[in-house]
Amino acid sequence: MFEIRNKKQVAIALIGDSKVGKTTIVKLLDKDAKGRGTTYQLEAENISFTIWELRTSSFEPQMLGVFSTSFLNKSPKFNRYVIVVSDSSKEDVYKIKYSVKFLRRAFPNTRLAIIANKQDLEERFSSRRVERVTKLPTLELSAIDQTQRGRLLNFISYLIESDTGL
Ligand SMILES: Nc1nc2c(ncn2[C@@H]2O[C@H](COP(=O)(O)OP(=O)(O)OP(=O)(O)O)[C@@H](O)[C@H]2O)c(=O)[nH]1
Ligand SMILES: [Mg+2]
Repeated sequence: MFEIRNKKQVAIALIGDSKVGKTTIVKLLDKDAKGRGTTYQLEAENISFTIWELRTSSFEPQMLGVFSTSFLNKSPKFNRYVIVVSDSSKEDVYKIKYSVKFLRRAFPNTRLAIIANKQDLEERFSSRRVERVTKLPTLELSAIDQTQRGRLLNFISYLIESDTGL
């Protein structure tokens, strides 16, 4: 009982264009994760996750605003993260680069990171390239590959444990 009540609660918003792999990432964490609308509740590594999925093709501030108000109200202040999911194509990575300022405005005091997904496909930007372009911590991933679950969890742990002074 005691342990359950003290379980770490983490909220993650997965934001990205259609079909970049947001749902696949949730399923990589927990293949049985059941969604309620576009939020998922799951347990992994003794952490209780609420994961929100937001599809946006242009990161338009108006749409981000509606979503972020809800996300910021319903997530624990010091344990929330916005992870932008990319298909790691040049077009998508540059679109994200130009959206970072809107994301920062819509999600004040929230840590931002990127998952550079679909690394198994041709001509994908590596995490180093994505980091150089966006200046955000980036994980290279192929979310359809079940063996990469540990890498995903390590990245999330790294985000949780790195103190950014926010
Ligand atoms: N090759 C490859 N395909 C992937 C990868 N991740 C996801 N996919 C595929 O991409 C397609 C879209 O994945 P979803 O997880 O549904 O993408 P989504 O971002 O949730 O899409 P929407 O909810 O429609 O916005 C599916 O066919 C996945 O199997 C990956 O790393 N590599
Ligand atoms: Mg989806």
